[in-house]
Formats: sequence, structure tokens, C-alpha cells
Amino acid sequence: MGVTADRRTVGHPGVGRVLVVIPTYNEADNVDRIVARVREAAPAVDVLVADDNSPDGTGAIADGLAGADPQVHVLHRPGKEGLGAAYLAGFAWARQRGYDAVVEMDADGSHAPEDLPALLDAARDADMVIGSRWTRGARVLNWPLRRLLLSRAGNLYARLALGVPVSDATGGYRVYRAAALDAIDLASVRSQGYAFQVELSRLAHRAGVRMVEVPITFAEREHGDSKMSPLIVAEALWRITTWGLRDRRAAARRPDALARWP
Ligand SMILES: Nc1nc2c(ncn2[C@@H]2O[C@H](COP(=O)(O)OP(=O)(O)OP(=O)(O)O)[C@@H](O)[C@H]2O)c(=O)[nH]1
Ligand SMILES: [Mg+2]
Repeated sequence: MGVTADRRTVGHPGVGRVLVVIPTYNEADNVDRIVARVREAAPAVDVLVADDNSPDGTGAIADGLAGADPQVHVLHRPGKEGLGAAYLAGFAWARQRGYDAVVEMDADGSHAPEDLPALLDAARDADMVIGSRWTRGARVLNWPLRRLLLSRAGNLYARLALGVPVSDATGGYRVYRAAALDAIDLASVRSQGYAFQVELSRLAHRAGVRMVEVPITFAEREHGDSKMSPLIVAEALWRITTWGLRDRRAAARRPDALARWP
């Protein structure tokens, strides 16, 4: 039995079998680079590219990678349904195949695969790990001021409105162990864009999932186009506000409300 086979059986020590889910929409310039970097940085973990039938042929490139490497897989989805739907499909794929942990990672290189071993190490003592841009030791490279401000303001608002005790509730570089996915009611999730990350943070916090944050080095995408849009920001704003109001109304109805909030 070779080294690769041994590592595949072992997965990540203390965590188990790990699947990195990479959602893609028009990432033809990025998908091969990111998959190669993951395989290099964490050879014992498997990769699933969840492609929404990208018109630029990302899915076919991913098929080529999967054909050459048994640890790379592709989930072809019929059309663009948003990041949230692609992740939910990826989580279900992982759970059906008995993976012990699922990683969320963007395809555009913003989430460095080289940080993955540190995230997985942290998952030994937590059920959910958030790779944070806003915790001590983190770095954000080449982001324009307006994106920095948007992220800081979004996180501040999410923390105040929802009481989720994390510095980067909108971040999309995460590890969920099976226990965390089981604790969250994934069938109730409706968010598509950044709101998806905030929604899962909120649901995990409410379910008592053990969360930790690990500092990451986040870099602006170098190739391909952003899918960020005013619509995605508006969705996050609207949903966070709705959840915040709902949580406050529910808290006010409970006799021990003050002790629990936030
Ligand atoms: N499958 C799928 N993936 C998507 C969809 N929208 C975005 N993605 C992927 O989700 C990840 C994050 O999207 P980005 O466009 O990088 O969003 P962002 O990081 O906010 O924007 P940038 O600043 O441009 O990086 C990337 O891997 C995208 O390809 C979608 O509708 N379906
Ligand atoms: Mg990006």
C-alpha cells in the first residue's frame, strides 16, 4: 500500500475523512490551480467541485481533473442557483458518502489551501472552524477599501443583530464536522450569497455548536470575474435584519430573556 492510499484511509488525524467542497461558476481560469493547491497542501483530503453548469466550461475542466485523480470529484448542477444551494448539495453529497468533515472554500484563490492544515487541526477540538479575516494574526491582501469596509460593516451588523460570537460571520472558508451539520437544520436554509455564511453561523450558534476561529491570509481574486453584486449585499442585509428582529421578538417572549441575550 503506498503513502497516498495510507493517507486517504486516515484522512486528517483526529478529524477523519475530509471533503473540500469548491463551488464554481465561471472559474475556468482558477479551477485547476485551486484543486492542485488543495491536493498539494492537504494530500489526505478529497475535493468536490460543485459546478452550476458554468458557460465557460469550468465543469469540463473539473471532469478532466477528476479523471486524472481519484480524490477529485465533480458535482454537475443544472444551472446557476447561488453559492448556498451549491454548498447544500455538496454537504449532502459528503454526508451520503460518510465523510466526517466538510470544508467550504472559494475557487478564486482568496482562501489559501496552505491554511487548510491549520483549520483542520483546530477542528480536532471544535465542530465548526471559521477561517477569519478579522482575528489577530489574519491578513487581507489587495482588497480595495470599499470591500474592507463592506466586510467590517457587515460583520459588525451581523454580530449586533444576531449575537453570533465570531469576528467573521460572512467568511466562506470553514470546516464543519458531521456533528455540526447534524445539529443545523439545513433544510430550512434559504440564503444564496454571503447571507448563507451568516445564516449557518447563526443556526450553528443557536444549536450550541462548538465554534472556533483561526486567522487566515485572504487574498483578492487574481483571475476571473466576481459574482458579488448589490443583490447579494441586499439579500444579506435584509435577511440579517429579519432574523435579528425575529430573535428579539422570541427572546422578549421568554421569561429569562435578559439572561440569554445576546
Ligand atoms: N456553484 C456556484 N458557485 C458560485 C455561484 N456564485 C458564486 N460561486 C462561487 O462561489 C465562490 C465565491 O464567489 P466570488 O465571486 O469569489 O465571490 P466573492 O469572493 O464575494 O467575490 P470576489 O471579490 O470577486 O472574489 C467562487 O468559487 C464562485 O465561483 C453560484 O451561483 N453557483
Ligand atoms: Mg472571491
